[in-house]
Amino acid sequence: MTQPDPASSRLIAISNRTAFGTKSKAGGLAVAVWDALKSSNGLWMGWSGKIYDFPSNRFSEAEQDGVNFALCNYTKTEYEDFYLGYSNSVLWPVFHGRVDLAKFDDRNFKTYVEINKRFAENTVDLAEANDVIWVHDYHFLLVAKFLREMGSSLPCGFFLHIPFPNPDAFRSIPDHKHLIEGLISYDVVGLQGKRDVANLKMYLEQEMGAEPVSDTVMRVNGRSVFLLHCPIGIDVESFSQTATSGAALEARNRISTFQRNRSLVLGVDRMDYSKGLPQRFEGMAKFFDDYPHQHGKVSFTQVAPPSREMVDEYMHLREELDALAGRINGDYGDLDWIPIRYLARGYAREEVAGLYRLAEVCLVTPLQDGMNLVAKEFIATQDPNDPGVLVLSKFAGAAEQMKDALLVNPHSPTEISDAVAKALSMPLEERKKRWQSLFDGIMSEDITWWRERFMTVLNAVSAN
Ligand code: ADQ
Repeated sequence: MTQPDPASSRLIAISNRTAFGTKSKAGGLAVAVWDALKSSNGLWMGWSGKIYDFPSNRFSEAEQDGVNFALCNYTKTEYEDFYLGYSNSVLWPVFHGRVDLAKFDDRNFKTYVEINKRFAENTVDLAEANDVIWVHDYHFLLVAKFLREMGSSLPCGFFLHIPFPNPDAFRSIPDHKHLIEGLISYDVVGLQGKRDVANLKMYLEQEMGAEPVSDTVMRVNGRSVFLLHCPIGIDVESFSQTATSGAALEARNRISTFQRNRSLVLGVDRMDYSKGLPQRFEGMAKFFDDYPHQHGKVSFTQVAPPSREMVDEYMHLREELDALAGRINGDYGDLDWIPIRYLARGYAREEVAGLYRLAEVCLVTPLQDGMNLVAKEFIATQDPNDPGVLVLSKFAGAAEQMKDALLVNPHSPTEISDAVAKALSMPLEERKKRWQSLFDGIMSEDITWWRERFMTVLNAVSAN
C-alpha cells in the first residue's frame, strides 16, 4: 500500500450527486464533504444530473468555490438501469428490509457494474500519488474492487448512508457475493449504526469465512477491512441559527395563520416508503380516535416532497397518502378544523427550520433508516426555554444515540398515538431535561466530528 502523508493527501470524494451548481449547500452532508475537499484542494466526482443520448466515458471537469469537480452524464438507459433500476429498485428496498419490493434484473446489474467501473477508470486517470479516496453510498459498492483490479493501491474508504440489512435479506440479492467482494475491497467501511456493523460482520463471518483481527478489523479474502461505526451528525450551530432567520420567521408566521392556537405536530420527510408515512397517518388517526378532547386543538402537518417518482412504488405511495389524508380529514375534520395537512412539496432549509421551531411535537417514524437527520435538525432548532418533543422510531439509526426521545414502534398506531398524547402533555421541566440531553448529544457528535472520525481512521489505515 502507498504511504501518503495525511497532511499532504488530496481527497477525492465520489457520490452519485455532488453539490456542484447548488447555491446554498443545504444538506449537512454537502457541507461536510465540501469542507473536507476544500481543505485538501480536493476533487468531487459524481453524476452531473444530466441525461444525454450518448454515454460520457470521460468526465468533464469544473471548479466552484475552491473545489474541483469531475462530472459525468448518464444515458437514459443508464439512468433507468443503474439509478432507478439497480440502485433504487434493488439495493434501496433490500437494504431497508423490503425484499418484497426488489426488482431483480440482470440487465440492471450489468449497467450497475459498468457505471462503477467507469467511475474507477476515471478515478485512476485523475488520481495523483498521494490521494485518498472517499466513496459514498450504495450506488458505488464496487468502485474499490475495480480500482484494485486496475492496479491502484490508493487508500479507499466507503461510507454507507443507509442501513446494512440482516444477512438473510442481503443474501436474497442474486449478486450478493459480487457486491460484498466490492465492499471488502475498501480499506475502511463506515456504517451509521452498531446494528449495521453487527449485520455486516455476521454476513462476512457466515458467508465469507472472515475472521476478526480486532474489535474493528476483519480479515477476509487476504485483506484487512476496518468496519467503522461512524454515525453521521449535522451542523448544529448553523441549523440553530437558521431557525431564527428572517425566512424561518416568515414560514412560522405563515403556518401560524393556519394553526391559530392549535398545537402543531410535524413530519418532514422525503416521500419514501422507508419513512413510514402511511403508518404515521394511521397513528394520527388513532390519536384522533383515542383522544377526542384534542379535536380542534391539534393539527398534524406532514411535509413530504415526492422523490424517485419514476419508480412504481413511489407512485403508489403518493396515491396511498392522498387517499389516507382525505379519509382522515373526512372522518375527523370539522367546519373550522383540518386534522391532517399533507404538503407534497419541498421547502427551503430556512423554512423547514422555522416549522421545526414552531412544532410542539416532531414525528420521525421511519420503518428503517440509516440515521435520519430530521430528528437531529428538529432538536437543533428548538427554543431551550420551551422545547418541543421528538417522537422517534426505534428503527432509525438515530435511535441508538437519541435515547431521550420518545421511542416508538412505527408499525404500531397505538404507540404513535400514545406518544403524541404524552408529548403534548409533557411538563416543561421534563421537556427541557430531555431536550438538553439530546442537544448535548448532537453537539458532541456533529458533522465535523463525523467527518474527522472517518478521515482519521482512513488516514491511519493508509499509513500502515
Ligand atoms: P435521506 O433518506 O434523504 O438520507 P434524512 O436523513 O432524513 O433522509 O435527510 C433528509 C434531509 O432532507 C434532511 O436534511 C431534511 O431537512 C431534508 N428534507 C426532508 N424533507 C424536506 C422538505 N419537505 N423540504 C425540505 N427539506 C426536506 C440518507 C439516509 C438517512 C441518512 C442520510 C445522511 O436515508 O438515513 O441520515 O442519508 O447520511
